[in-house]
Amino acid sequence: MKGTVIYEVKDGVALLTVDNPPVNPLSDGVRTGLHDSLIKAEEDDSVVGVVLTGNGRAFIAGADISEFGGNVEGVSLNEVFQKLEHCSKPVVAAINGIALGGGLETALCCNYRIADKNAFVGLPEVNLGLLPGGGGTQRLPRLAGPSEALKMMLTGTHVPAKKALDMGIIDGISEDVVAESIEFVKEKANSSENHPKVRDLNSKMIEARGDDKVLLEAQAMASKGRKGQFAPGQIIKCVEAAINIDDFDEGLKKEGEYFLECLMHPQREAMIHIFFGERAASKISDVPKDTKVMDIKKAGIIGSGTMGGGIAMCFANAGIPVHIIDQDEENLKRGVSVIEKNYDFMVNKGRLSSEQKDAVFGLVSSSLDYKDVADCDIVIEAVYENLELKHEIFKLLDEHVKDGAILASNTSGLDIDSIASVTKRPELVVGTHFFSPANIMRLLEVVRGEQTSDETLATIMAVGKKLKKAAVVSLNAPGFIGNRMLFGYTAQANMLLLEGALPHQIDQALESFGLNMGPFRMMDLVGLDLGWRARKLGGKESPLHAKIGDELCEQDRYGQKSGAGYYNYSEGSRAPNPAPENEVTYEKISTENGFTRRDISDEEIVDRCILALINEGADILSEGVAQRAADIDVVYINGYGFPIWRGGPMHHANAMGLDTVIEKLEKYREITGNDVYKPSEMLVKLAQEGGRLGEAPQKDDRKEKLGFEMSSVANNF
Ligand code: 3H9
Repeated sequence: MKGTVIYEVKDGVALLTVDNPPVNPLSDGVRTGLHDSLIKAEEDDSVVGVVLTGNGRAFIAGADISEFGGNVEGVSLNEVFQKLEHCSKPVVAAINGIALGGGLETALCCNYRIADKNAFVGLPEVNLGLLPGGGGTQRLPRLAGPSEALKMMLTGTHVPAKKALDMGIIDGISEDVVAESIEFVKEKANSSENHPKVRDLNSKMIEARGDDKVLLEAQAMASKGRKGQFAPGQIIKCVEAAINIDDFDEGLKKEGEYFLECLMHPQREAMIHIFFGERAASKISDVPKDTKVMDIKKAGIIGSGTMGGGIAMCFANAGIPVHIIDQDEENLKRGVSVIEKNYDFMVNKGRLSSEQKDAVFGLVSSSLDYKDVADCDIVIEAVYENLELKHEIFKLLDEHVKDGAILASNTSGLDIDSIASVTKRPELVVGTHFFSPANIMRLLEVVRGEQTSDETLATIMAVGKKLKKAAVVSLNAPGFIGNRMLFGYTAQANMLLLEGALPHQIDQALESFGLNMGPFRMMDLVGLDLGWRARKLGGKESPLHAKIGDELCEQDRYGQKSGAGYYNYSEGSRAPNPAPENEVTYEKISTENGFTRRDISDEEIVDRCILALINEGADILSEGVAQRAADIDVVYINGYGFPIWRGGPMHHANAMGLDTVIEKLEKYREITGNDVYKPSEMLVKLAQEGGRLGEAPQKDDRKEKLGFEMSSVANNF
């Protein structure tokens, strides 16, 4: 059994300490331990009350997520909660650290709750495609009121102790939570016969009855922030039951039914796959766990543009002083003022106090002189994509920055080995590809060069965690993981346009599938002119898939920046309006290239774009560019707007069944004659073996990795 509960009697009080490192989830050993300890405490006449706490940094991080979808052994959570709520002696939850999901639900079954001043509470089950199924949907609204409880459950926010006290979720805050809880329960045991139970508090439920406003607001919140997700609607139904059903146990029964529906829903498996996927991504299979991690006390950034500024904010937000260098005083001033404006915006929105802004913005310094980053432990170059320029910068950095410091490049596609080759410290050179806006987007692609040392990699992964990023390692190969897949996907979207579909139809079909933004809206946002200019400069002919986009550029339609691209944009607005005037161009280019435009179904649009992603992803995996399929999913969800509830493109392929994936690939290969749909060898092999996309093959079994020189992908970035 996993985990245990330590039972001690202190001063006539039974102290139950949950011990299941590192964050004390309610695994089978913990549930059994709690159940048996409560019986022991009840049977011991010398015990007057019970204090329940957690060992280490957490109180209880919730149910054991790894148990969902499998056979659960031992005492059930609901049996534990019954025992706790009906204990014959008063019980205090001494919330020593984070109390999430089933952890907070445990505390809500206790008579009293006292928290350490640094503790947090929350019901984040929605992030796993679940609802709080241990009574949380029935008890939290009784304490915090249905509106606040719904906000907490639909966002999954972690609420700090002070706010939890104001909301009525806890009864007190303490600096020495276990000792004070022991004193408190002794006093309560002596002074009162009746100890409060959350289940009996009905006033806030009765107050909310007959008024739909709270539920309607919750529905609006869910459809805005959790589009396509199943669990939010279930949570709302549970709270509706809490409000309208007098009998608490009937409400609990309803919660149980709705929980089961979530548990059986494919979104639950997909979202839990991502929970564990994000944690697995930080582990690098051939880098030993105990590899030394360097202490990063100060960071430097080269370039004060959008990316440089965003990356600087990430460090400042994590409390790490950061110095920005630019070669141009005007640019630097503008860049730093953009950072300040971003912080001011947060102050205006109430997300930051003025004091917090001063403290965090105070960590940002800037100058024009490379000497000022000499003492940094890491310097990240974030200038535009030009290999010669990056060579120059890395030579300068190597010369100025102290020995032993990491030199990183924010390149989205250039060869890290080539960049490292101009320095005397290639083992300390690494790619850190942030996504725009860097202070908001969670993805960090860490590009491992041929000579990047284990220590450098381990340090970057630790920095990623500190900056609250989802960090994923990629080998140094064209487009790394994300942009290489994106290329195949947008190329297919463009081919669909050439064959007869229209941008808004393609966007709508993919947005209905769950993507945040369709490919044509995205291309308009990024700018159609980037590839076009690069091709013009290199004297290259437009590839078939880029012919329409390049023709639009010839008409000065560059996307949002020029007010027109695939769509039209009104002054100052980012909302896309259809552009019927483009249809002549589509018709002309299609005909010139031998296509007779045809009606294309939404199903074909989604299939072809998503299959292109899956097939490229399988190649990326078979080359070992990504360590595991889940890494690719983490990249696509956190950097490219793939819906988390589908678990990422690789999980989606596994869920479809690899046989079906291959069948569809063959079908579209035949329809289009396009080799993009030639099934990846890895998919074929796995389908034959009845396997799933999982780990990358061992080094010797890998398909040869794409080289920067020969790659068609590289030419298109
Ligand atoms: C629930 O409670 C349902 C109930 O309502 C109803 C049931 C009927 N289980 O994130 P970290 C592991 S649903 C199992 O790196 P941090 C994690 O995988 C649950 N394992 O640390 C990792 O393992 P490894 C609701 C868990 O300090 C290690 O612990 N609760 C669980 O950055 C360290 O994790 C949640 O959704 C778990 N519940 O963050 C909370 N939690 O080292 C989920 C963690 O092998 N957890 N692990 O990779 C979290 O949000 C964060 O882990 C936490 C700590 C904030 C607690």
